[in-house]
Amino acid sequence: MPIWNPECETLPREQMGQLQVQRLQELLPRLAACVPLYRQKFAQANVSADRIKSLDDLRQLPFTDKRDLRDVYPFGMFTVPLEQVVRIHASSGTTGKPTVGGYTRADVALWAECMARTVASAGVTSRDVIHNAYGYGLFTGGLGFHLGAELVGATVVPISGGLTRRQVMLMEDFGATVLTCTPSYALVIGEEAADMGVDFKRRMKVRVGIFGAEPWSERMRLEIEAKLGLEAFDIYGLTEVIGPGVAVECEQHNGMHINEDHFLAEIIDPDSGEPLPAGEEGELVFTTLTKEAMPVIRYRTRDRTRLHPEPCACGRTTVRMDKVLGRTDDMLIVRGANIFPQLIEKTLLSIEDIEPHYQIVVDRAKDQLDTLEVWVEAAPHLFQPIDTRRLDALQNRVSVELAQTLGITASVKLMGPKSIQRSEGKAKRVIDKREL
Ligand code: DLL
Repeated sequence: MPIWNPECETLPREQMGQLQVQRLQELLPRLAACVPLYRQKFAQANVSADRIKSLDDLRQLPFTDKRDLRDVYPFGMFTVPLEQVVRIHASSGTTGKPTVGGYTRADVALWAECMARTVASAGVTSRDVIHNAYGYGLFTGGLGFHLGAELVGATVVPISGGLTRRQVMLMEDFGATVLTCTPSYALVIGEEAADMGVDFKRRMKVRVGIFGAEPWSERMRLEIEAKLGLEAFDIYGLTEVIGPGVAVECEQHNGMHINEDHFLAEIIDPDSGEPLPAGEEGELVFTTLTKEAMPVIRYRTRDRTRLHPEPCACGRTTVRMDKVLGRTDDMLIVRGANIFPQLIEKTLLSIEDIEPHYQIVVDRAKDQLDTLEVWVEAAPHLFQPIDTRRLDALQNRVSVELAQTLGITASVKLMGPKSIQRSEGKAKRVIDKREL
């Protein structure tokens, strides 16, 4: 598969390291001069560009986290006056104010370049028609993909999320060959097509899907590939760094290549903050090396993964990150047990007749122990007509398997088709009703 920017994406690792250090040295004085938050942080940590001589020195630099961004909301992280900012995006947090990203004209060009690399990595060319069902608006997904798709010369259909029936019709009419959306919305599109009597695999030309913006397991990949008849690629990114375009899988599907000449990645121990060696699991941290409007130093993503610098058969030399394994802050503590939502997904989807639609509900009645409920849809054929014997057996099996993996019991509710709410963007899997 052709590489969009071979010069950068196959740079020998030693040279990549040198380039990163050089870019970091250029960035630090600019940040200290333009952003009071960084001026203060650098002074406190007693660091300056001349002390950064190799990547090992990175550890001297202070971290940035979501709290810092909130403290200087909305534009306090910008290095340039607003007249040089041509675009604002934001991601809606679960509470309070959104997280803001700002882009100069050069940043938009950089983003387009990173997104062109991304779609090219999934084999997209000017001959493709991209049905882009990521949300357009403040969310970075829609417009991020739009930039990359146009740069490679593909035909982009800026459909955004929602009105799913219409999406199915237009995918067929316009001959979409690539589908881009969240993995949960991909399933919704497949389901809607089935309801309309459209045989997705036969009638659609879609051969590639680029799915991300939310966690999804390998099992979920298999479900989507089987239902939609396409090759699914995982893509990772976040608003604070640039949006999508930070990392994406290549045809080897053995991790997501990070655009390291622009985004320097580290893994740290989330408790001690100490950097961890390659291959170890921890919190992913990014330093943006070339962004103009809103560079970040050692930004703590809260996403847990591992990094792999070994060469990849695709020819790229850039470091690969594993699928996101979870977030440092999404672990639920239920009756004292640590519960990871993604482990629940993995367990559920390994069971036959369980559909990839689920929700986890945690609650606590006054003075009572926490309750953990897992609501999951069972295969439609078990309801037509209703087969209580098999449903009971299935419920029992799900309960036993969950208890084995989680170490505590969950009360399992098997639901009929379509009873779990569908999402057009990021799915909401966990409902925590406890007042903690
Ligand atoms: O979700 C950017 C994006 C758009 C990525 C389109 C991929 C495709 P935010 O809304 O700021 O940005 O959310 C970022 O979403 O810290 C992760 O927790 C999660 N996330 C993003 N991609 C993945 C992925 C966009 N492939 C947050 N797997 C990140 C798991 C992901 N989690």
